[in-house]
Amino acid sequence: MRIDKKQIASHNDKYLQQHQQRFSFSKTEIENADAIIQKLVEFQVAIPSWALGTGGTRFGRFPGPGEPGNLEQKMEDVGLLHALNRSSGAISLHIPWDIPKDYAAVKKLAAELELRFDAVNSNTFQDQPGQPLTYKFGSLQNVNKAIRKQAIEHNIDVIKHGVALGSESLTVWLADGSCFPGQLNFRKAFQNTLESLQEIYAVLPDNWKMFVEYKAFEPNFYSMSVGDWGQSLLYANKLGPKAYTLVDLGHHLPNANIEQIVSLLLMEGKLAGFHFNDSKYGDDDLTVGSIKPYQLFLIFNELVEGMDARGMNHAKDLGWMIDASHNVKDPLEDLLQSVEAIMMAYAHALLIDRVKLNAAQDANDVVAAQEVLKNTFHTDVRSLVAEARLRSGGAINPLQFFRDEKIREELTKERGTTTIATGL
Ligand code: PSV
Ligand code: MN
Repeated sequence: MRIDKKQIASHNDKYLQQHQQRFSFSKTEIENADAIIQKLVEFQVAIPSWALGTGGTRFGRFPGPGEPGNLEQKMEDVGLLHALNRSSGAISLHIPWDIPKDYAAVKKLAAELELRFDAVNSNTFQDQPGQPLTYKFGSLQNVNKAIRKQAIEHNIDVIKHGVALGSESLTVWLADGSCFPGQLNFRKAFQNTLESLQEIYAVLPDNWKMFVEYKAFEPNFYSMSVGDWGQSLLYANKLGPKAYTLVDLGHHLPNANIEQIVSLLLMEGKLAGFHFNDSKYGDDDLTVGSIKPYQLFLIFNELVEGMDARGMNHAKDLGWMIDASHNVKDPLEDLLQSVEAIMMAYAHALLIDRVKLNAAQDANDVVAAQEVLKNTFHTDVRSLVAEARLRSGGAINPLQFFRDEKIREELTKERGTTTIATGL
């Protein structure tokens, strides 16, 4: 299913006057509104191919109707999101969940939907049917060289798929670790992992990056072989200039100061980018900004400050992606909400009066510094985000469009009620 530009324009007509009123009020408060809008227009957040169907837990899964059943339908779903918000112009594939069968056809479809291929993701956390050796005790870290070899080959294969599609990065997330004290020799597990990553790094094309994603817990509960940003940074530094640390917001221990991690990784030139989500307890994979929107804003504050300090292009120099699961919401509605939350946090960060903030910091004026941040956070930037969408041909109110135009009902007519998307 494709959304017609005219359909968006006529839906926008209903909301235009109200939007214009809100936007003209915002402009009285926000001096550099046009510059911020231009940055918002350029900013794109990739959608993972595994987030378009209903997710689940080990206790169950309750899929909804009209979910995509193959890669092409997942791409069409991302195309729908992008048509509505104009900020979801990229898709990230997980191999082997979404192996393209016909590269030319998949690339043609992507071009029609105005999508590019973001990072490709390897999967050595599950055994696949017919796979000779098991990853039960780890993949790149495994004490068995043949298992390490199998996992290395898989990653090389993923790179080949990515090259064929025009991706330029590989994300490696390892479930490797141990569940019990004594199970692993930490140093040997690190060395094995490093050597395996080095073999993968050796075949990485020149223009590619390798993203090493860390996670503090799950599925291993005593140790994770890439358990935090320190370990990820160790690997990235030892691997070389094409290796970076990837931050997934859900992968920290409670109360971790993620904004500080982001700042220091940026300072070291080793921040790859993000998997956005939100969580109350751990890796709950909830809608971005639904639990801790202020933390998201503080993270974007450090991102903008740190990227500007290094003269980086906000839209292009880091990888931006959502990594969430939707257990009780319509996945497309949830993704629209997540992208909106990211755009708002970014807009807020662009709005910060840096001169005032720096002056407060240099004067140890803690109160003034907090005032700068809080005042910015409480400024309503929703009409700026809507204006950015409008200027790039999207919907003023994507969620309302999705409901008014009965998009899920249309998808259900096309696809039926029982499809289950691949993924976790
Ligand atoms: C692991 O929890 C993770 O965040 C990694 O990015 C995986 O590739 C993804 O989730 C799979 O759902
Ligand atoms: Mn992730």
